[in-house]
Amino acid sequence: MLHISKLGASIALATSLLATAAGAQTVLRSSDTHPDGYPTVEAVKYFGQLVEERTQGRYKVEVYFGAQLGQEADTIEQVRSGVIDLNRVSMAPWNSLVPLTKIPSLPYLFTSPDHARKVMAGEIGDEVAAGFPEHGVVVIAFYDGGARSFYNSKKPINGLADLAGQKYRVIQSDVFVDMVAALGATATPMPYGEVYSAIETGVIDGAENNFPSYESAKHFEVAKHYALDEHTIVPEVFVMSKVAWDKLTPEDQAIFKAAGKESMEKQWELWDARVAASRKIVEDAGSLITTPEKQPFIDAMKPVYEKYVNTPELKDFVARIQAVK
Ligand code: GTR
Repeated sequence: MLHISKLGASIALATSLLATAAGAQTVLRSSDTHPDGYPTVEAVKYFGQLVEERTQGRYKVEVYFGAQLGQEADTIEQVRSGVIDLNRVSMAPWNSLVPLTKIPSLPYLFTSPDHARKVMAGEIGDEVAAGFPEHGVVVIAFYDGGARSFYNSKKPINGLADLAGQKYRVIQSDVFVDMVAALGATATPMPYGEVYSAIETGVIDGAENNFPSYESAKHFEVAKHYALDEHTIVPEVFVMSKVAWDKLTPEDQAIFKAAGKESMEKQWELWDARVAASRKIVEDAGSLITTPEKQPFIDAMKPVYEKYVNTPELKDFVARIQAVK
């Protein structure tokens, strides 16, 4: 495995040197809020490797991880206007721009990570992706965003009642704000990069995320009570600016799409391993994981569904998602 990836890297380097010698290499900048080594960062690097090999080095992808290019809301604007070429973000911050993204962001919609993968890799995913180009980007791939759960610095959450009155940071999306309100807590939308210090200083009681984010952003250091309520699985989105996309030949567009699909499969593999590894790290560090009964959480989501699934078309869309097995 190691040999193959080393060989791949050497081929990529050789092809890139050739293209550079010919003066024909386009470097594409890609943003990610997560640190180096995180599954989304590695999947985009893999995508870049495939693209570089298959275009004989005419295209090269540079991944700026760790929010070097900004927080998600800012990088979304940058990729829409073509300041950056590629971006890997969550689907939730797209909710206000691309209305259909609200549906896969709904709590307790996906029944398992596999369900979410199947839905987003199929025709439902294509329908959601179709809403992006008019906002300046093309979806290259959907990745697994993992199951998100609440964590806080104050007390264990053993049931819905324990959330009452607590203040949680959420992604900048109305779906998230309404979800937290329906659970009896207060939501504070805030960029990801500000969460650690906001918990540390007591501005908020906690946040909600999957194990890899809770671990890699070090939130477990300041919020040790993690409640495995798994309220939502929000897909990740890897997009390309239409400014850059429209410059590609149809053949190169096909290469990018195929590489995107392969990077998705790679991300799934990396994701599963990272969830287990991150969980172990936080448990070893003293995080206390509780498993509240989910049904009261699910029942509490009724008003959220009433608000967002409010037309016959959207009801049908949700039913189609639920029917995917
Ligand atoms: C992570 C996700 C990021 C970002 C972050 C957040 O799970 O991968 O794209 O959305 O959550 O909570 O802001």
